[in-house]
Amino acid sequence: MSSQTRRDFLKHTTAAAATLTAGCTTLPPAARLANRGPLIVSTWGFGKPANELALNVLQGGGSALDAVEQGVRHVESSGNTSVGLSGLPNAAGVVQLDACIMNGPGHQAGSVAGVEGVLHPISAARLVMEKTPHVMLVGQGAHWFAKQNGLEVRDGQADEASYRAWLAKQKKPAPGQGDKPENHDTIALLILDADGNIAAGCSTSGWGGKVPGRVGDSPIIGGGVYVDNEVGAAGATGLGENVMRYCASYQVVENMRHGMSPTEACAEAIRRIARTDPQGMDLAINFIAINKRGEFGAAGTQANFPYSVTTPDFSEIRKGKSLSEAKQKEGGNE
Ligand code: SD4
Repeated sequence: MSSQTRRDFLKHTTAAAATLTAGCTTLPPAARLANRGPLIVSTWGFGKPANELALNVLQGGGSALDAVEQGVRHVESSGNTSVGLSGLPNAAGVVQLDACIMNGPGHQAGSVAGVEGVLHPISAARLVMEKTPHVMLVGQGAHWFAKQNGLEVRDGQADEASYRAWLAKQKKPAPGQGDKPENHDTIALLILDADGNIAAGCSTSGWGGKVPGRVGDSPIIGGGVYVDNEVGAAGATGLGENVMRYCASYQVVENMRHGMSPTEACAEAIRRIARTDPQGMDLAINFIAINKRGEFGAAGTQANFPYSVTTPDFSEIRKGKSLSEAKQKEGGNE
């Protein structure tokens, strides 16, 4: 933990301790959180500006869901090479996007998968959640639905030339043959608001060069993201096939329910998968997590997995606990 990190942590814990010693030991978690402000945690360094935008949304009176949507939208339209329409094409040269959103209160969820031409799949996912009796829409239906609901869409995304250009830069091109992704990232963003409610979302273009129609973990509730408003939330990034086979974000939240810290909950989910999986630790998966008490953490099979943490007091990029050979020190707050 860096000295900056320790200072921030101490600031938080000192404020919390002051509240407790002021005779408020029976305050419920939500009231304690209100004194500390919201907590926003997301995957990768590119999550930091998304977190900061989400914090602005919250401070401007927006809901946690608004903040998740706006934060993720920021990445979707930032020219990111693995999120949004600027992301990685599939083996047919088409960008097919996955996204989901969850709201703690009411345990609501919405998702879109394999959708083409939609600028903001996270908004489409939210619309699925709020305007339909369904949870998930895929492909053409998801595109049609987004268009019907006024979202910005582009038709005719097939772009063989840009895919060939991307492919030429890869070390081991084997489109659609089960190759490991050379480049794939996802924005997963988790929010605990000042009232103690939790919301989360994620968005990705998935595995570059994937077989057309392939859907990853990101739009799968319990895979790419999971929220339990009584416990916390988790999000995943990495090789979706190694997440979705294990409902891994759900596992992380269940680990926290059974008393683990967010960092340990992420690490234990990875260890559990590695114990079962023929690939062992060669899984290329990373998780972030927050709990209801405002604690956060991350772990990954990748050394130095970067994740972003933002509160009203600080905003910074930290390193998740590494479960790979090269051990690194974790950067959670528990
Ligand atoms: C997927 N999990 O589609 C996503 C991609 C990702 O870091 O997160 N890569 O498999």
